[in-house]
Amino acid sequence: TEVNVVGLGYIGLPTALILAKSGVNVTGTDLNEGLVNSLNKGKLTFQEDGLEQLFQEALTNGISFSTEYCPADTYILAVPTPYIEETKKLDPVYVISAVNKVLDVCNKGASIIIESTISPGTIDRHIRPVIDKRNLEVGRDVHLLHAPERIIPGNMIHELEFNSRTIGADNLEVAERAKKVYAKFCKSEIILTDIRSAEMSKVVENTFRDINIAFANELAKICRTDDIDVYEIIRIANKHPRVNILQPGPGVGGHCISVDPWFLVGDYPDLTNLILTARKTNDSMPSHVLSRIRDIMREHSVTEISKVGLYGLAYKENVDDTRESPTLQLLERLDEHLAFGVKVYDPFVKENLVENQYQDFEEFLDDIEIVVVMVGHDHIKENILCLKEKLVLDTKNIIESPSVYKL
Ligand code: SAJ
Repeated sequence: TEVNVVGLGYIGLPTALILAKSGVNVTGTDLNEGLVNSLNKGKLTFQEDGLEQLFQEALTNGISFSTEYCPADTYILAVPTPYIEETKKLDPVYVISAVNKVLDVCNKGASIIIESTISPGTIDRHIRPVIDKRNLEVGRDVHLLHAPERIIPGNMIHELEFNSRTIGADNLEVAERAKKVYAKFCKSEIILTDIRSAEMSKVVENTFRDINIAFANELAKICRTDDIDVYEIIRIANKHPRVNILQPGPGVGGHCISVDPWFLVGDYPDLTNLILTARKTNDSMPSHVLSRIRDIMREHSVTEISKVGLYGLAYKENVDDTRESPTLQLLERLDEHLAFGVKVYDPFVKENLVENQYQDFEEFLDDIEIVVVMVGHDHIKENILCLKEKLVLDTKNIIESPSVYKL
């Protein structure tokens, strides 16, 4: 094996596949036996545009999947990096255990490239000590690198090829070697830097987006107070050559944008007023949606929450990923204040994750008076006519109609 990709989730799997498609000898490793079995049987475990075709091409080129790590010169680690709710810090436990397992089998001088998002300083604080402890030397026995990914769910395969890429390493020679691997499929600029800068730039990118979404969300709340159309304001303001406001929404979900800013807040508590406020603003949006639902219920004398249906459980359009999704956040808040009963539907989410989740769109619509569009899946855009008898709260501004309620 030339490259052993460790962690076959949303990032690792597409990366392993595209490397294999590009002619690299790849083994994909994951501890989850069910996942590995399924991949070896030619079955994917999540949906993504173009992934199936890429999978077939990678299989043709001989990619293999295993629960074991294998001897290799290059390791790409894309294992989960959860954050600890209470401390807002990253939990490096999976990265540490993956590095340890790599050290058990790797060739001398192998490169261990961490792709998972890590908080700035993680490699110095948590990963170098793992290597020291085994009496190995970074820079001689193994090399450490950080190459954060930036692909966006829904457009991953395209972005794997066409996004620029950052590679952080201790020296240029090591970085150049990794660059050769990424250049097999990445057609865009590959920026070489040091590890700290690679760690920091990734978290900064996602924090930038969080802050800018928070601005749009705050505008939505301001405009609501005086019944001004926030979308009209943003449309006009964005005609200014140097203004580019993002879109308000029911909250910020996903495993990246709603998480990464906390790493900065956790490490620099005295210096992150703006970042913290933005985070809180975005986290307040599910409650804002809830108060909009209450407004509509009051106005139309709807008294039962069971007459309300939430459309969308994913964290954004056309994906099945529900991590930190605004709908889940909203349901948590509902639990506290109201009885159960709100109906939920998402055409992408085949597993029943919450109470009263429906797998059939018609059944979901049956008997409800208010539909809250939480996610702008293409599916709902194509089925807008089904909503014509309902009261609609459109938190994603996908329906143009004066009778539709907005954020
Ligand atoms: N959202 C808004 N308004 C907007 C844009 C997004 O409310 O104008 C919401 C979305 O509905 C969603 C959340 O923000 O709930 C995040 O969605 P997203 O599409 O902005 O981002 P992610 O989390 O899917 O992917 C991000 C990307 N980062 C940036 O755009 C800076 C991606 O490039 C990263 O690779 C990924 O995080 C990651 O893994 O870090």
